[in-house]
Amino acid sequence: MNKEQYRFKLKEMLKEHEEFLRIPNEKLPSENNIFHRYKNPILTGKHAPIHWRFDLDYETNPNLLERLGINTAFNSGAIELNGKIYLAVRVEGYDRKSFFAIAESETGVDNFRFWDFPITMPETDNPDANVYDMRLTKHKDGWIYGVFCTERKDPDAAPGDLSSATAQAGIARTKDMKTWERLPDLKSNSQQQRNVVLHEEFVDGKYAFYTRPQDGFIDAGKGGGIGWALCEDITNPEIGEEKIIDTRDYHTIKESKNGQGPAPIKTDEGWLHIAHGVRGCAAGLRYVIYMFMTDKNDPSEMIYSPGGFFMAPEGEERIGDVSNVLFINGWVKRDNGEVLIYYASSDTRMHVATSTVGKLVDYCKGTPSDPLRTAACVAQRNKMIEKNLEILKNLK
Ligand code: M1P
Repeated sequence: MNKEQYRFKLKEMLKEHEEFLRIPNEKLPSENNIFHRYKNPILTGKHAPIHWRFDLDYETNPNLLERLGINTAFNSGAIELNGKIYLAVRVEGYDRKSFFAIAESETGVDNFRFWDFPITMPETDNPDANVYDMRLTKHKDGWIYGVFCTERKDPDAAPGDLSSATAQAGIARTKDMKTWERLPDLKSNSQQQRNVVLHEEFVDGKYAFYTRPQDGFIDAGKGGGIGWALCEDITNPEIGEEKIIDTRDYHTIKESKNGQGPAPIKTDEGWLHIAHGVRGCAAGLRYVIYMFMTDKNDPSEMIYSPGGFFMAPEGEERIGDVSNVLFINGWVKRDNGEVLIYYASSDTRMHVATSTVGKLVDYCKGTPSDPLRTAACVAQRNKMIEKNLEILKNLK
């Protein structure tokens, strides 16, 4: 390529990318009257700016080759600021490392654009090997917190074991989403922590965390469940005993493990939670999204626990780098009661679904909990069928 051809090619690539970013999304009809899915993923690796991937200097890259590829864009924290939606996206390069980058959108359902630079996340004295799955919390103390997983090689791994890792909760805070102050990692009694989330309000004058105590990096072991613990000082974050709010249970969608999604939404009837549940099957682990509600005055007290999943992978959502996974760490409640549910599929791409606080509360209150036995499940369904058949008779 000569310089002229190079400039032409680059302009063409930028134009094509711009056209791709402008594709409008389409709300799909709801199949359950609870939420609407959207036709297109809202973010993928393809949404990454051209200037993140290619060296655009003719002198150093005369063939305009991709130098630093972007693999995926998934598991994103979410926040609304001045009417715009900002996602703190888990972006993964071809080198398997994740990093955080902000993507913003006016509509919240399409035209998401990454900012020019990814987030420069300061490290602690113990550098992170990998960081991911940030939950954003607009806390009553005035800061926006990002709590995320920091992963490091297990210092006790046997020689030759290059897979054992430790996961802990990294904490950073910001006022503008651009400059981040890194705080020390959360200290807890658990060997591993992932899916840690900061509650937005003080409880008894303290910070409150949702946790996921776990024995191993992958396996919950004797641990697991969504935990809850208070913390005196966020600049020296330490928690004691973790109360388990939501257990993992035999033969449920959260048999292997579960984890809090984003911080819960406050409603008149209690705190609305969304989470992921994991079970094993012949194909490996299956990740689905479920919901529950806790008491308005005590966010650690379960009040409604609808049985089964709220969302499970469908269609192309089923396939990706880690297939059969839906994961959530971001949602936004708008002033008009609309809820934008930001979920990721198969560790590959981001999607949005929309609902309302009213419908989600109704879903939690009205959906019966899992009775844990086939006979009891059939009895539960038969009760509804019996009533429905009477109603249907009168409809004729
Ligand atoms: O690969 C599926 C998910 O696995 C982990 O979730 P959990 O901690 O519940 O096992 C996380 O690494 C998450 O990022 C990933 O999507």
